[in-house]
Amino acid sequence: MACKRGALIVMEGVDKAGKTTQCKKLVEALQQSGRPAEMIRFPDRTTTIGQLISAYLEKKSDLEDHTVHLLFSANRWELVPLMKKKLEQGTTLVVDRYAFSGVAFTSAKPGFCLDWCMKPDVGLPKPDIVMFLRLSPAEAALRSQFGEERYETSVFQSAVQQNFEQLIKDPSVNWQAIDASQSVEDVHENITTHSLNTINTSQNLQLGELWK
Ligand code: FDM
Repeated sequence: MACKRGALIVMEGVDKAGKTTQCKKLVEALQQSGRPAEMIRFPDRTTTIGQLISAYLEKKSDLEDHTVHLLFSANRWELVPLMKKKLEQGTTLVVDRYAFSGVAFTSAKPGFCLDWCMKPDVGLPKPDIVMFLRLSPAEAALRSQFGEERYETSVFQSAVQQNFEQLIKDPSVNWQAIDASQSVEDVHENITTHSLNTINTSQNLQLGELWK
């Protein structure tokens, strides 16, 4: 019998919502329960394209807005063969940001609409679930200061939040909103429950194509 595929689990949300902490905790919990799991994060700053993106985010370079949007997308596409291979081998992938961050962040810039921003990511492996860690901009601001990178301002993050709220209305994607204002442990429990259900239901289903 062919090996059951792993699930593609994506974590999204504004800065300070706790995505990275929760991704790490989820991978640990899955591994401890004997389920193969790995974490991926986007942007993947280790590739050649990722280094261009990283320099841009650190404000060491400037890039034209459409160009950087396409680079973020290319940075996902370049990982697709590896992602598919891992999923086929039965490894669940826990992904810290995906195409939804791509759309929510770029479309917070003047002159961009959701529709244009979605186009380059059409056909990417479709997540079996996208957990949206919901945190109001006011709560996010209480958690700690924003850092020095590009986009780390409360005005920009509010615009990003509004774009996420639009994206969540798309019924073609399996969105699950999670209240990220709860304790780290409560959020983790919530996420683990959804993830285990998703791993069980998706293992016999074919991997889908995003926004197609
Ligand atoms: N970001 C991330 C984008 O603008 N587009 C994308 O496609 C992705 C994946 O890059 F400000 C933004 C979101 C965030 C920054 O920060 C990456 P982290 O701290 O490495 O997640």
